Amino acid sequence: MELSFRWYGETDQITLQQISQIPGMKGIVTALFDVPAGVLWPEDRLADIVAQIESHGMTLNVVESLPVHEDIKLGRPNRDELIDVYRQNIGRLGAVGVSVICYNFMPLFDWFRTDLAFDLPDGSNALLYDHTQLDNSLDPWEAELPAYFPLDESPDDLKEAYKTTAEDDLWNNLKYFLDGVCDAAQAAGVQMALHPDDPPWSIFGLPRIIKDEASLAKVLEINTNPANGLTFCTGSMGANRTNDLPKMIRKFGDRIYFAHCRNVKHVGDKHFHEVAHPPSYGDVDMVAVMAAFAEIGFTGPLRPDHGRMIWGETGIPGYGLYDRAIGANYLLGLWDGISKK
Ligand code: DNO
Repeated sequence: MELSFRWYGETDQITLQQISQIPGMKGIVTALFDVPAGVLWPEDRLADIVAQIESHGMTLNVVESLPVHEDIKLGRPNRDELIDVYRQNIGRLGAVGVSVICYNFMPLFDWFRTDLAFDLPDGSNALLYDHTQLDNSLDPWEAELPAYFPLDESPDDLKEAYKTTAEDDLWNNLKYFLDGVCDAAQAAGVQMALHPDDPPWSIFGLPRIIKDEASLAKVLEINTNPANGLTFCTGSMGANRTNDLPKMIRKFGDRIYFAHCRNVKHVGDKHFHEVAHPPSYGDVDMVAVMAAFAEIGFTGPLRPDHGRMIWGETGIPGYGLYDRAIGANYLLGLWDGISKK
């Protein structure tokens, strides 16, 4: 595996130099977060980011995300033009050496939590989701949650538009998108890695389809191009207690192109919070997860995900430096221990 770390670009308070000091760190995962979906990514900005990352001895191995425009998810008539822009962006990313594009197909929202700083007993805080609090919770567009790209239509209008989009429609629109982009990805030497829905169930009445083993299998069935693959996120999949993570990793094996490793602790039904990476803190058996990745001979990028805020750190929710750095080295330690056996 290629140990990697998410960086929010030049506006991130965490620097490339700090990331490069984490032992074993090889890859940077980033995006042009200010460019809305459906717009071409400037080649000079990409070249500049690559040069910055390489000057710190790492590589830009993953773009997360290249966002999919809502009109593609909704199957609106202008989707072909937007798919064409997406294809061109894939080509541009392949040309600067990006090997994996992580994207999602969640209507309107990306990952969502009802509390961004839930206090844990040891004085740290973490992200929490409680389905019963959904209606009282923050507006992710106002809160400017990380991973959210600017929209070119109001969230309310989009919510309205999704009212007539059933899960089956979303599946058809995902297939249309994959059929439209996978040959471009194959030609560019880029792997498409679909991120599961987080949390893996419907929120605010919007359809969500990428939630379990059956849906991951279906993603691979609806388009058989080898460029069509998965991001395996232990936290998103682990939020659904019925998902058997090591089994899924073995099943999807060489179609997993990117791994997100984080731990969640279940508090109740559709109610969980995030915790430190080792299994004793939550419900994801990270030892079994890493053993499964070693068993499938995983060579792709793998990153820690959503850290707690510890030692008084403040910053982008889920994306501080300290706890993710600790998580990265816990994962590397497991990997070295398991793969050397
Ligand atoms: C959460 C992330 C997601 C992911 C996108 C991929 O922390 O894993 O926001 O970046 O869903 O498109």
